[in-house]
Amino acid sequence: MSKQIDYSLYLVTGRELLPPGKDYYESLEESLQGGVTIVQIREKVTETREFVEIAAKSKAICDKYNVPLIINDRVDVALAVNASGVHVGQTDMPVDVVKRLLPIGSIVGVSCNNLDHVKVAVNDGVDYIGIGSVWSTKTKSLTSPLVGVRGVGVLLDALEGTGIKAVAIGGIKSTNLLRTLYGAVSQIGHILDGVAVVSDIVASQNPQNAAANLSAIIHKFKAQK
Ligand code: TZP
Ligand code: MG
Repeated sequence: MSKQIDYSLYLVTGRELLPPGKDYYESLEESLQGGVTIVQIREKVTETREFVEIAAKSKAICDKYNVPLIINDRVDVALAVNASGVHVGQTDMPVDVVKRLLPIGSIVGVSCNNLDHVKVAVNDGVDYIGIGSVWSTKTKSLTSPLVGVRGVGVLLDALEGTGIKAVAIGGIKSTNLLRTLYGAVSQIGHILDGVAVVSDIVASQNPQNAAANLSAIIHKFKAQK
């Protein structure tokens, strides 16, 4: 049975981007109140013990809102906190190994920025792909060219008939979201299942409003499609 996950507004955390004085857990909870539908904990330099603690506390908050929690890169951390799944990049643990280690029914997502990545992801039977970076971003130093909205549409074509979901990531803000969604439509009319956002939510003084703005745009778009 396929997992019923709402990818509409996918928050990827970035504690280093919080406004001065803003508490991470408070920000997370506010963003959930604003309509975030799935959360990924992304910690690049945090020691394992602290990572587990952050993931466990974040899981408890996400559970209150019935929102799945995904862990970036770290299968061990996901297992430790009973997370819903893991997101890996192209140089992280291979998807088949991730799947073997996680409980049956876990969500596995992979980052893709070209057609070859998507073909492998399809073959690996991932649950979703993250396509990006769509726009330029200061949140991550990019190692591959921008995909652009039309590029996203091309990659969506390759998912046709697979049931694999797709979110776009990178530089997505309320100001370019509608352009992103309308631009990223495949030739055969496949649309994004959602968008993944870091700074437009996390760096906001009011993450609830930021998430609600994004959420309203996504739902309006989906309702028209
Ligand atoms: N992967 C591709 S771009 C990116 C990640 C994790 C960062 C996106 O951050 P922002 O702040 O939403 O541009
Ligand atoms: Mg990674």
